[in-house]
Amino acid sequence: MTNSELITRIPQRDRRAIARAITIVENDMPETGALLRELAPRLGHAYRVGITGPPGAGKSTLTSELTKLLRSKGMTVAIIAVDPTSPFTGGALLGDRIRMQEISMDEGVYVRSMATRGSLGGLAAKAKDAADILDAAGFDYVIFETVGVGQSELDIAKAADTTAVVLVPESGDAVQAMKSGLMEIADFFVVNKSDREGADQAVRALTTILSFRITHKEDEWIPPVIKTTASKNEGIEQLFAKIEEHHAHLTKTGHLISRRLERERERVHELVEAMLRVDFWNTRRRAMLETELVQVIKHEKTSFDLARELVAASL
Ligand SMILES: Nc1nc2c(ncn2[C@@H]2O[C@H](COP(=O)(O)OP(=O)(O)O)[C@@H](O)[C@H]2O)c(=O)[nH]1
Ligand SMILES: [Mg+2]
Repeated sequence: MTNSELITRIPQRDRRAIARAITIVENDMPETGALLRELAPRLGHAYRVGITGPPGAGKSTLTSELTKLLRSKGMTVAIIAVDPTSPFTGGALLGDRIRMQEISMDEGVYVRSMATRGSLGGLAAKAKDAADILDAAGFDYVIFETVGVGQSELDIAKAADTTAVVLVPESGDAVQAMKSGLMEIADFFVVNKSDREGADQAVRALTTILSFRITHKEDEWIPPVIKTTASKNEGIEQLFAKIEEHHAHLTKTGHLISRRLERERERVHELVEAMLRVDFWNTRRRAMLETELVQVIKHEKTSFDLARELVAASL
């Protein structure tokens, strides 16, 4: 498919075109820049939601139940799964796979997993670009399912407008969330598996921890804590209600724009760094480095000064 075919077909929600376009951005293929440029005028419709939390918390179950709810309200949904343990990417129980197949048969649902390919560098950025493609395709919601374990996974939260952190009742999860940085990225918390013991205690623990963080700034959003039992489809309406409340809050306060500005600011920074890195180490600079290194070894020049010279050199 040529770029112009892609650009015609993506807004028609052509699955093959969408899949191809995401592969292009995922692999940094040369068409990426032109593709995103052509799609840019179509962006801005989709609301982007992050569902993150430890493995096994019920993120995939929640995501598929939320998707069904959104579909019942007539909305279209795209899911990007960045999760090595996800049903979307395999390694799941049979029941989960059947459930996902069920929703992905639906014309109004698109499911895509993104590989971590060993290094996670740039994955957050790529997830954002993939979401842009799905936004251009006209989906009402783009949901990112990510395992919140490392910094790079946490970064993916920045690609979302609203991030829900999913935990389970077992004691210690709240403390774990605090340690792992999940607390900072949560717009609200979901205590899933609340059919198990300790759900109310977990809600109280989280609420207490959160109360210490309140700064009483004007327009402050205090992350709510809700309970769900995804496997029994309980609490999903409330999950959707919280997404909508947070969306309304962001819109009212202007924070939606500042969040999106921040997202693009980071993306531009990242791209500039990548471009500089590629352009900087040309043959002549590499040669200059090799020549001058001898002086560094002889202590006639510091590596600091050599770096400065390389940057200053117009090669
Ligand atoms: N008891 C109970 N089990 C659940 C609930 N939600 C999900 N599960 C189960 O927990 C397991 C992990 O769920 P999954 O959605 O794959 O978790 P993920 O790794 O966070 O995506 C699956 O066997 C689910 O069926 C729940 O609310 N209660
Ligand atoms: Mg999962």
